[in-house]
Amino acid sequence: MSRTAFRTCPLCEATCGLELTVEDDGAVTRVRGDEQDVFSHGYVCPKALSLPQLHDDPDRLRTPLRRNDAGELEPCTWEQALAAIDAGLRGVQERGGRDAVALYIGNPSVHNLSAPLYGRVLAKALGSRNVYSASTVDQYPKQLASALLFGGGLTVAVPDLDRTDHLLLLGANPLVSNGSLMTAPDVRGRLRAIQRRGGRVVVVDPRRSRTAEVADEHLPIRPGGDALLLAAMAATLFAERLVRPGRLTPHLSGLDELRELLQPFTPELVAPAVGIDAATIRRLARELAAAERAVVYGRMGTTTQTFGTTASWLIDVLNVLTGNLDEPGGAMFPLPATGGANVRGTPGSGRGARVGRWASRVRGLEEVFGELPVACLAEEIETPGEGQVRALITLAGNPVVSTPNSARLDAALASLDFVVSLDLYVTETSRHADVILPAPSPLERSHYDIALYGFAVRNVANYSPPLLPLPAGLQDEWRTLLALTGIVTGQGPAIDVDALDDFVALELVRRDAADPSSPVAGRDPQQLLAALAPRRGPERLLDAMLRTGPYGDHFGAAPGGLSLAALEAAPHGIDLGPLEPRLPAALRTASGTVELAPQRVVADLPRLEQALAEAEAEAGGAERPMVLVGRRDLRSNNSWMHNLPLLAGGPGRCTALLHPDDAARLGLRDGAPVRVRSRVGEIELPAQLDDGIMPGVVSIPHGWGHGVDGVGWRRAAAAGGVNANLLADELLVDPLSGNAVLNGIPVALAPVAVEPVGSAG
Ligand SMILES: Nc1nc2c(c(=O)[nH]1)N[C@H]1C(S)=C(S)[C@@H](COP(=O)(O)OP(=O)(O)OC[C@H]3O[C@@H](n4cnc5c(=O)[nH]c(N)nc54)[C@H](O)[C@@H]3O)O[C@H]1N2
Ligand SMILES: Nc1nc2c(c(=O)[nH]1)N[C@H]1C(S)=C(S)[C@@H](COP(=O)(O)OP(=O)(O)OC[C@H]3O[C@@H](n4cnc5c(=O)[nH]c(N)nc54)[C@H](O)[C@@H]3O)O[C@H]1N2
Ligand code: SF4
Ligand SMILES: [Mo]
Repeated sequence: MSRTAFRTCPLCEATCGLELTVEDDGAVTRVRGDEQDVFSHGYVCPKALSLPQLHDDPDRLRTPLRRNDAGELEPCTWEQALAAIDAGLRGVQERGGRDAVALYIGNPSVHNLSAPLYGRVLAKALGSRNVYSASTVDQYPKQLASALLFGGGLTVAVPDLDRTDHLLLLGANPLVSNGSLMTAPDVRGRLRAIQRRGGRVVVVDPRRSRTAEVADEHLPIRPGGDALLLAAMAATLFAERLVRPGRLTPHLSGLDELRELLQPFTPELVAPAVGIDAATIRRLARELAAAERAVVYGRMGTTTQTFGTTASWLIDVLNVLTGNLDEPGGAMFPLPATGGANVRGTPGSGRGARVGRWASRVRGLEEVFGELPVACLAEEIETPGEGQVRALITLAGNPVVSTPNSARLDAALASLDFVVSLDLYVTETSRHADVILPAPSPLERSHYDIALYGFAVRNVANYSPPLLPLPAGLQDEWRTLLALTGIVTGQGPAIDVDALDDFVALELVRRDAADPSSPVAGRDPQQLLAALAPRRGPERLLDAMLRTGPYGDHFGAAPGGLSLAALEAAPHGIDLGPLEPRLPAALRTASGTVELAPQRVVADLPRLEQALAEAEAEAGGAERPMVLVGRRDLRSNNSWMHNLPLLAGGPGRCTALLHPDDAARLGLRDGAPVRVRSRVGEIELPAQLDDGIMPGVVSIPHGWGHGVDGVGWRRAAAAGGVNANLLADELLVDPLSGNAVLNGIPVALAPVAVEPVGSAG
């Protein structure tokens, strides 16, 4: 007999519903899209189909590993593993203080219920300034810009895809990535629908991506040119009296200052730097203003560049100026079922952005939202002195492949006194660990997208119980995170995890009860806790968040409202409706307005003018270096799914895409090896000629190059490819957010001399 089960795919931000067929012996024999899913309606991509292979992967860890006296990783019991961690971390804390232990949190922790809830508990307990994450090689500039404009780093406006008539998309390829900071299953279908209702999709990207191919217009841009393009578009709106913020007008500040600040950025002046002519820039601005419902959206290409925060800020500035912020069909703020910081507190104002409370020890990069930029992790490990990092905990991350100047970080990790990794595999990163703690497979854990529903293009909620029981040897990741919490707070390796969990849950409801803006304000925390019984772990916390959230049953005070039980009874999810306007109530700026001219960004505008001057000088003759950008492909997931036959196979995808004119100039041939060199490193890989990429630009995907000593993913190691982050320069960051520059890295290309046949001596 077989059974059918439904669950949300945890592999990317799209949150698709899956229908799985499970045999009596636990084998998952079929995966397909859940036609009845309230959000994805049956859509899936090839990654979801690989879930059974991920589950069955013989290389996936099923017991803890610890390093033995011979220096090899060997299986051990949880007791042994935790005892080794206790000894290792405590030693480092005693010698070097709290900051000596660093934490790196990777991307899959966002696609997980335990990690965000209990990772936060661990981070807080650790009490270290050295907290890092994949967010600073990703979306931090967008979050910072959002915090400066609206007062909260999670108050991110997302494109209302299903109602817009005009989508201007910069530096994103959602047909392949399936969307980011825009949770929307089946982006292709949603873009087609825009076109079917007579709307337009315009893509700005140095490369003719899959998304650019289906768009109505593709405009190649010089990497890093987005802030200048957007500034000139905004300046055009002012110059042509097209600024119409509409309903938001009384809630804006800094509009006049903005007009002054943007004046220097005329379309004529920015055109050479941007690579788009002045007439087109004006047209883009006019089209945006003319469309009934329009939205500007930017992703990786706009955030992981030197003007990441400025470009992200200008995207929402354009949405405001054209009257499209917080309006249907424009850029809107989701209202997730678990609530969030912009739901609680005084509606309409708050503390504003929290940044710069401390700085990194070596380079002085500022803290943003409690984290330091991962681009400075290696130097914090290498540089002696007070506060030097001597131990590292990695949670669902592979920074050795995913962050800039990989070779330097790789060497730095090897020099640490102690490393603990929570991971599914022995990776390029976890191979440095003294202890690796395994996590359950995605089919062995429950799931709810706490983070991603905050970026969804519709308000939805969907909970998935575990599909398969935990096998002996594995434990839930929240238990592991609480055990580590006990260790880093000096309570030893044998802490009572359930007691600590009771404490965490009580703290949550206590805070709720003490919060005047909470629907359970003033109620008895013990009673609230009792009402959550017998749930524990992430289910208990999730239930509390749902019940006190904007759609919640308020612990009985709002009968019929949402709770975890309601979600359990709805395996295809619950649709909570289209996005609704949320301003000014969702604002948490100190002024209680949308702060259009935030000081942090304004103070950096001279740097943008400087870039203009440099581009002018270059146009005057100096030869421009080639610049490196990244790309993703459908059958990949950052660095970690190349061990699965369904995703690893096929022709080599790790190639250097470049324009035939550049190839001719540089003496490079299609398929022949090319050497790519940056300030920090050098790699060799096959060239792939493509007239869809802008001359002067070379595109290389990240996440490859697993063939290094000691990794446990054998198929990945044999899959070929090279690590693009051997080229990414850790000194190149967006200075406002500290986020790494992964798009727009100066490189030099040369053919690899092939030894003539017979010349070998
Ligand atoms: N050059 C370049 N570099 C980039 C990018 C780029 O575009 N170009 N993109 C950047 C972006 S956007 C991101 S998000 C980062 C990603 O950076 P990271 O998050 O550091 O790297 P991942 O490749 O996602 O590795 C995730 C790790 O988590 C493990 N894992 C998976 N699921 C679980 C789980 O449930 N529990 C635990 N404990 N572990 C799990 C996997 O085995 C893997 O080792 O890479 C960044 N790096
Ligand atoms: N299949 C697959 N899906 C994924 C992932 C994956 O690895 N594989 N990773 C997931 C993660 S962690 C994330 S964060 C998202 C990212 O999602 P996206 O941002 O949609 O994906 P990217 O492919 O990085 O798209 C960036 C685009 O920016 C372009 N670009 C480069 N430089 C510039 C520039 O200066 N200006 C402009 N305008 N464009 C530029 C690139 O050519 C590329 O097409 O994808 C997620 N989904
Ligand atoms: S698009 Fe993302 S969420 Fe949907 S099936 Fe593919 S990997 Fe899973
Ligand atoms: Mo990402």
